[in-house]
Amino acid sequence: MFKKVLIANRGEIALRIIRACKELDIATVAVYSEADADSLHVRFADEIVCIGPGPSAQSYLQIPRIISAAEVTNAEAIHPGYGFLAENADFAEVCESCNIKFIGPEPQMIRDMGNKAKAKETMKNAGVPVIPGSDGILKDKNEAKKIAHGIGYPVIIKASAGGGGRGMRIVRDADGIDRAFETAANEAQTGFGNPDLYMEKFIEHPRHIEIQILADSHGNIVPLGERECSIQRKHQKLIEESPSPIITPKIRKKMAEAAIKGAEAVNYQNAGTIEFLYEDGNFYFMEMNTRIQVEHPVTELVFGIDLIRRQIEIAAGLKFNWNKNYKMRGHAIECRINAEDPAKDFRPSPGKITSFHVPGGYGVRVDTHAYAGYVIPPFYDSLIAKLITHGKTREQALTRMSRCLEEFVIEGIATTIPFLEMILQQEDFIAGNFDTRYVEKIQAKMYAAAA
Ligand code: MV4
Repeated sequence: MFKKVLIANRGEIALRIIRACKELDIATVAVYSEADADSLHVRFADEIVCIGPGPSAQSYLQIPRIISAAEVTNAEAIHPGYGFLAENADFAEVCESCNIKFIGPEPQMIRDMGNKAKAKETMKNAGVPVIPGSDGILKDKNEAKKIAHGIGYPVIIKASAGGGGRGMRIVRDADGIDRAFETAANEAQTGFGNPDLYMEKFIEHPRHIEIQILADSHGNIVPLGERECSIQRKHQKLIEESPSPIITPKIRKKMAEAAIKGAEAVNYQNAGTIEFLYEDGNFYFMEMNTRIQVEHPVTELVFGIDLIRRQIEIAAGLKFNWNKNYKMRGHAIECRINAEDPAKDFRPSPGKITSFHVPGGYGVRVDTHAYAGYVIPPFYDSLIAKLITHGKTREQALTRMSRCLEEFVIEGIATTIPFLEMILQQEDFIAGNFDTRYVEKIQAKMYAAAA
């Protein structure tokens, strides 16, 4: 096992990783920006290295500074968390060439899954269901029109180097192709340095459901059920749960089998997530995330597995000696509490938290780096806490969540708590009746009521 690990991240996930390291008796190195000097990950780590000013381009995204920090502190491995450099294949490669273990999959895996058209092709060849569309990259507008004519409108044009909702254009008729193709290619070139596009049939009301997997370096892969992530706004998830209220044991088994087939085909290692679009009992591969995800705690609570600990053990070369048929126990739900004002179209609300009281009790977990007196810097994402509840049933987990949202006190800044409370009260949400367009519907309803 590693003796020392550097955490190339900040916020709640940096704390979460430090905690896992402590339980494994691993010393920790935190890197931090000048804006994060008072952050808890800095206080809880054994060693700290300042890597630059607040803006992430000058700190948490500075590969040479992070590598230097690992070298001067003799860290043997780096955990990238999520965001920042977590899916940067160049970073993983530099770690490797400096003899520092990157806690995640191989650089080439990150690169291959980052190329969305290639990832889709790979999954299709492995027998994973995919959405009908182009075979790989679109050559030009004419080819785009031909393919769209073949599969039928509406279609969606996606940037191959995009992902997570960036660089997409919905096209509803043949007249729309030229413009969509041009703007999408330009945006992809500017945003990702790669103009490649691919096309799919557009699914109007999909649910976002993803399968968590763990794969060790000895060929063992375990599926850890699904997470329902359809409650999102502008591609930012607000609420996630496991299991999904609409996934039957039969579909769960099929999805898990598809995820395993895909992971096996690429010889995947470490924690990974296969994202699917789901509609009317059918599911289709969308993207694979080669990192630990924000919403990993719902899987941890339902399966009783410490995913961060497993990531570290896998990177250290440990072999799974566990039962491959992990059983799910109960239901878990996560609410993301962001420093954003839901009454002002979720505008960021950085600043000083004047009072902070976290809920507690049976079946409650709060992952946060915030405290009373903490000043939220304006440079990073607005996640300040993840509130996760577990119950025997979905109903119990939801009741517990509502109780906890009421109990949570955060003063000095605006948060998403009131919006989350409102969603938890919606009949359709309670019934499990929602898709990826649900939040825009609720937000419109909220504004109409306020007007
Ligand atoms: C789609 C789609 C409908 N049809 N692809 C958004 C994130 C990126 N990973 C892919 N996304 C979508 N791809 C086809 N063929 C709808 C979305 C989509 C979406 C997907 C999951 C969760 C929320 C979403 C919100 C808007 C659009």
